[in-house]
Amino acid sequence: MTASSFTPRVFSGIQPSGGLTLGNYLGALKRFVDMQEANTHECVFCVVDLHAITVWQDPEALTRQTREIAAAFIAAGIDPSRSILFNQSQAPEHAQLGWLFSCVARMGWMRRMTQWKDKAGKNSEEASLGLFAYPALMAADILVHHATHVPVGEDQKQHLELTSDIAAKFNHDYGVDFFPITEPVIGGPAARVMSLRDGTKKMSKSDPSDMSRINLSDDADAIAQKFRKARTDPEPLPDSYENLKDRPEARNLVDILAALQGRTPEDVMGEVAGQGWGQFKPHLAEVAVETMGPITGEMNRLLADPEEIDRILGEGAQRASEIAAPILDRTFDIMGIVRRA
Ligand code: AQP
Repeated sequence: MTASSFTPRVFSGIQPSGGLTLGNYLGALKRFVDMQEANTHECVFCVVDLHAITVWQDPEALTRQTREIAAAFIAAGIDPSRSILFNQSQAPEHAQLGWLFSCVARMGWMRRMTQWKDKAGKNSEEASLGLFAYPALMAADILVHHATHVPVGEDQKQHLELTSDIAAKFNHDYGVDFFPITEPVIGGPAARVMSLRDGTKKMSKSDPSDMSRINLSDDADAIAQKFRKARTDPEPLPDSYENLKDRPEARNLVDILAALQGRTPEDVMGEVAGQGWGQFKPHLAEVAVETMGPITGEMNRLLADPEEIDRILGEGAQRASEIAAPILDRTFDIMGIVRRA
């Protein structure tokens, strides 16, 4: 079954595993807001706390980070009266469908997930079972809402392919056309924002080096300092974007500027060609501060009232369950699971 047979609905989530980075903002959050504003889809956004606990989370930090991510969604422009905003654990249908999908997904499929290999590393025997199984829960997050479109960064592409594989296997095994094959929405210059210390690694909130990323909570001085110290090669910027292809750190900074300004990197190059880093980096920092400063300010204002954030999340969870519960019920029926009369 194709996505077009279903109500157009967007689903995406962010883990409260730390504060948000510029990568999360440009690759995900900013695009969520664009999709809300396009008014073409129902939008469901989730703070995926059950994903965050696949690695150790200090309980107090998890509570704080969950509210911070919710506040960041709102500060960036997600309107909880137009979009649904909630935290995953408050809509139990996600975890329930997650279990059903871990009985559909195959071990071999999960072992191939590069994020599993990266995060578990050589220590896979010590990794949690949840870390291994989490892509099945992610498939459930999406499919329990019959979401047709999923905006994510490039790093989640493989998990979305797995989501389609799970939907297709379920539909095939039970002889139904019940779960949609969802469309990833990936692209633009910020699909993969790279670390400021290593242009071959993505910017990540759990990178041990704080200098590798811009945090949404960084002030203007910190942002300027991190860009000033960002690793680059000694050459000035070339005359075309094409000529940045073997210069990952330089290309990353141009991509970031383009994404912040909503322009193409080629267009940005027309303006900055020939510049040295002493000229380019302060300009980039200025644009980043201009864009992110108001969001950080609004996020801090919202965080002063945690009860209001909890109220918004609770209301969102109720609306999320209204969509998810009938889809889960129908899944149980299809599988022949007898439920309470
Ligand atoms: N560097 C990035 N560039 C573009 N998009 C990114 N995303 C993450 N990093 C980048 C996108 O942000 C959304 C939320 O990601 P997540 O928090 O659920 O988990 P993640 O992808 O694992 O992000 P992190 O920052 O790397 O978290 P940790 O360090 O906890 O693993 C997703 O759409 C993701 O693609």
